[in-house]
Amino acid sequence: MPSAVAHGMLAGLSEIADIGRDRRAGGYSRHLWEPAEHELRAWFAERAARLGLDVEVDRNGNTWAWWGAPGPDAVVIGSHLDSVPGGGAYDGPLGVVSALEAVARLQAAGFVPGRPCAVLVFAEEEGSRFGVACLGSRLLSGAIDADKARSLTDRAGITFAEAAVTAGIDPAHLGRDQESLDRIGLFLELHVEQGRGLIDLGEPLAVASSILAHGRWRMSFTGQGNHAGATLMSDRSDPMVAAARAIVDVQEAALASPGSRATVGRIEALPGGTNVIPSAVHAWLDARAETDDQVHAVVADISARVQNQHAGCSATVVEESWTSTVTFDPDLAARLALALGGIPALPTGAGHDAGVLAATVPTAMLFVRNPTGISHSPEEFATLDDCLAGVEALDTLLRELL
Ligand code: HGY
Ligand code: MN
Ligand code: MN
Repeated sequence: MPSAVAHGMLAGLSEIADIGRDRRAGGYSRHLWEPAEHELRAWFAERAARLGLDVEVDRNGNTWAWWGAPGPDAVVIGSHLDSVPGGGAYDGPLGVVSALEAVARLQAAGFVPGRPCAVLVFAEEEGSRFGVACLGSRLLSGAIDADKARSLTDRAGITFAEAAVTAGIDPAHLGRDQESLDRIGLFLELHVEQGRGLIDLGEPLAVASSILAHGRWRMSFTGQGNHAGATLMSDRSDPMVAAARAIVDVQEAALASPGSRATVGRIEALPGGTNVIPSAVHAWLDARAETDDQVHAVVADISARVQNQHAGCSATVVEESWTSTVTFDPDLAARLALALGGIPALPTGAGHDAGVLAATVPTAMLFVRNPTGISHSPEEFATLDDCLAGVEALDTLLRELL
């Protein structure tokens, strides 16, 4: 079962296969405006230029490559190039590479679009550097307040506004970009599937029907920083113990609400020394469920459970980002599914820029089977045949839409 990365038929995936490898975590760590991500942007610009596309970066850091004159009523296809820490090769890049490949095929066949077309690469889809997922599409569509975005910080305390300057983006101009939005007639994102839906159906492709409601919260536990050797067990106010109990509560709250998912994937102890009882511990909660109300009920349950976890410690739970349940336009999804021979429709538990844009412009998604069913991990996978089926599907849809 050759992968598209190893095979090189989808040449783009093999060209970027060495960019941003994470030797410690495994997989890839490609974070916004860090060297690997800059390298990926340069690769994209060079690739797009080779196809004769005009590349421009919008005022929120998203990169557009135009085939012909920019909008209005353009068909825009794309995804993202950034990754989670230690992520796989396909989440994001598959959609970008497939979009470029579909344009290249249409050009080679002498196809002349009757409508503007662009390949779009969104910035900071994973929120791995500044904490809020889909930041580029949220800014573009006005789904996040520009002041809130400007003040987000990375792990080193650098603000999004400061980092934007280093990337040549003027932070004063961040925010809803009506001119760019007006150019989009339809946005289509191809993405590797991140669960087992297509494995279970025995199908290579699906259209997306919906995305779970989801959000991120920071749970902070404070206690008394102190000496690991000189402090008796009975004298401690150790926030690490409070955090550990809270993490078990997170699991129990989600199990008590069938269908919901809650995860603590990141913790930080301050100051973080082996021989130091921490003064504070932050633990980030990701919670998801079918409805907004269900997520909020799970988080309310967690918030109640984590209070008074450990003597002398206090806890707070603060929302950092929120995305309501997304239902993709069913008529558009049905039309695309029919054009592709009646492929199935699937819901997903993963967030996407397409989900953010769906509130503003006609939007659809295509999923490509992932035979491991694993994602946000180096084990994420797609076979060469399924990737090629995805490119052919884009080719078919672009011929119909353009
Ligand atoms: O976190 C997510 O669901 C996505 O992959 N950004
Ligand atoms: Mn992802
Ligand atoms: Mn993704």
